[in-house]
Amino acid sequence: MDDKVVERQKELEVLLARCLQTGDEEMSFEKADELIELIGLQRFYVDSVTGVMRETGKLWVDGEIGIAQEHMITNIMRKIIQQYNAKIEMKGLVEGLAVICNPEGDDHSMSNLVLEGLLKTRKYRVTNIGGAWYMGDKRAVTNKAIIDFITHARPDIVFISVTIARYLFNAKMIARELVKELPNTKIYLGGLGTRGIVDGELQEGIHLANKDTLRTLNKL
Ligand code: B12
Repeated sequence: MDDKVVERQKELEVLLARCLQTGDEEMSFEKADELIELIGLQRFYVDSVTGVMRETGKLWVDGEIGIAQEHMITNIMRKIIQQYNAKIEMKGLVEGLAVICNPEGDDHSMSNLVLEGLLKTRKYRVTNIGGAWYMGDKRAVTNKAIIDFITHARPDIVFISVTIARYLFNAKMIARELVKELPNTKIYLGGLGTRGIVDGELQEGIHLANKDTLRTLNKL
């Protein structure tokens, strides 16, 4: 990418972050539109959304913003992604079915929305069952519900997104069961919670997503 584009991208990302921090939804949408026009939807998802949210996380850890403000930012960003995902047209033949999920316990679901859009642009029909799964007394029941749902759906691809490393064991358990039940399905494990995993550590049949998300998506 040309230096001027990179410079403008950085400027717009700073402006988008400011609009989000002040809760200005209209301006946030406007800055997102400008960024997408400049770098395209995919780069906006993997660079801008991820980068702005990483900065948001840092501000929260440093005590510069509170949890309510962090929620406000997250909610506006989710709206932006959902609005763009709804506009992705799926004309012609579909490539297959993809299911996206989080393991029990993990409430981070913005990555699912981003992945949903990236898969839709590649003509996959997507079922997103990610979100905050119940973690009360019925521990492990939700993992079973996820496994049962996916087994019945018989998708071509499964994306398991894990952000908090302590829920990695749930993610691995889901993947392990799915490998047994669905030998022809490609199963991927990815997200911030997988950063400590090294190639070859996962059981055969379970793919570790590349740190560069588009690399994984382009090789499906
Ligand atoms: C928003 C947010 C929340 C929200 C989530 C709301 C929601 N509905 O999603 C709330 C407030 C609920 C939350 C809660 C917590 N959070 Co939080 N959160 C974040 C924040 C700010 C943004 C995450 C995000 O949406 N990023 C945007 C997405 C698009 O980026 P991404 O997840 O990296 O996904 C990209 C890739 O990883 C990839 N990808 C992801 N999954 C997969 C899967 C596959 C198969 C593939 C191919 C690719 C892929 O695709 C994306 C595009 O490239 C991050 C900061 C950060 N660094 O990201 C902290 C962060 C993740 N949270 C953190 C923590 C500690 C927590 C809490 C434990 C805090 C607490 N004490 O309660 C809780 C845990 C709750 C739980 N049980 O899950 C830490 C995690 C640290 C760690 N290493 O474990 C972070 C990093 C903040 C920090 N700096 O400390 N959080």
